[in-house]
Amino acid sequence: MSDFDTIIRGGTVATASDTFQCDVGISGAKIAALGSDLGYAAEIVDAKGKLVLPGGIDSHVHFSQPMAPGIVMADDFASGTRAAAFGGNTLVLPFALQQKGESLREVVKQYHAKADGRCYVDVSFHLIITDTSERVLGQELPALVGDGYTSFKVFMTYEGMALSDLELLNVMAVARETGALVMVHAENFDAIRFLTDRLERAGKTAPQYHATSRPIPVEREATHRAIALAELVDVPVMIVHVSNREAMEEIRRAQIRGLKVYGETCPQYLVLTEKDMQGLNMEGAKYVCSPPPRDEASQQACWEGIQQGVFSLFSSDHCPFRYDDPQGKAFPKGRTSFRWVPNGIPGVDTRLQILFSEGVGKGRITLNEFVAFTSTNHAKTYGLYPKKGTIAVGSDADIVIWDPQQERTISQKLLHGACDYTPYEGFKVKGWPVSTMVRGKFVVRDEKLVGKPGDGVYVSRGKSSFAVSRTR
Ligand code: DUC
Ligand code: ZN
Ligand code: ZN
Repeated sequence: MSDFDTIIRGGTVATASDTFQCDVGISGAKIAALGSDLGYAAEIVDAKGKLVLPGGIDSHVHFSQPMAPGIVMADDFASGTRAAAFGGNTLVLPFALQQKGESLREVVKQYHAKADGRCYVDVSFHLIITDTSERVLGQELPALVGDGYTSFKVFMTYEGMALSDLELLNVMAVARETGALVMVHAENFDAIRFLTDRLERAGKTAPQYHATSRPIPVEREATHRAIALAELVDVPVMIVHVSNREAMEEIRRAQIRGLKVYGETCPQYLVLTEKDMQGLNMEGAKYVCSPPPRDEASQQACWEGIQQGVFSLFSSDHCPFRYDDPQGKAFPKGRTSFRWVPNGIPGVDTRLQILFSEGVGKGRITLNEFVAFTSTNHAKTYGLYPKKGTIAVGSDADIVIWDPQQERTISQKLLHGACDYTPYEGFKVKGWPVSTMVRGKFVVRDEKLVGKPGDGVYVSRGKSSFAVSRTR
């Protein structure tokens, strides 16, 4: 008779706070014991020389989101969560996007239908609020927060999505009443429109001008305004995908003043720059995302944001569009400007490797900080902790076995999503996920897919615990 279903033996376990040699006993979906000499198990997994880490939680991904006519997001829930699993993730948080006039409850149902039975890793949804009518803010949204959809994103830019300051305040007021967390895309819509028109009139229409159309002040101003509005309402906010020093410092100043303002940054702001788009003509579209990657000084600032705990989350903002595809990054027929290139790049399958290699490998952060930024803080921020995001008795057995010595050159050939390129092609990393276990069952084992669609399920969430520890 076995004591456990599985024992992961001989590895080095790391959590957000500790690193220790220890075996992990798993019974059913849960971690049942930590220690040595745990006894018998139906299966013993040898993890000698490997790290045993809480599975990555990527709290910012986009799958199967409807786009402008003629444009299709590359990943659906099957391919996106498969890519996530190969990248060492055990849970992702995509967005359920409401279009103006749509019932939020209906939108949530549609996203469940897209995800149910198709996922390889667990999922939970943030909402995107574009319609601030009384029915949505007065009835649907509070009810959905009560049902476990405890975070929502608002946009300060994009046609059909940008909210006015009054609308932002009204959404924030619902978050305050319900205890939900507001995520803000902070870019000034009017400034982007103004600059885009001028660039087009000057004939500067190649994809690289996307970056010129939304420079740092566009993001800094909106970040400042979002923080001021949140202060007025007295509600916590998460400023997502922060790309540069000026926006980071707006957040830091707010934190020093005691405001509950949190920040997220992403791989593209640590290892890509605007220069990656230059001179490429249409291939520059492979790097079109918003906010755009900036320069080396901005990369340095984002590292500082991580090291000083201004940022608590490191997410991919995986938002994939195929390059060699008329439904992807190409200009649509008759349209010849960066304005029409869909904003977003893939990255759910390379996030952990980039932060491990550039962060832990280069001495910028500790292994425990790596775990915090890629897993534990996401669970705490979005109401999943301690069920998710740690290795502890009673937590879900969501685990990645990680080879810290494995050296790879990132290449599309190594990846498993439905996109046809990676913006990180040729980037060298040391450290790679070997096996990914979701609630006690391997989905990826020794870099081979052993799971099936439906192994990942929807997870309802509680309120943010906001116990996100400053890591320094
Ligand atoms: N914002 C995101 O969060 N993802 C992709 C595009 C965007 O503008
Ligand atoms: Zn955004
Ligand atoms: Zn995003």
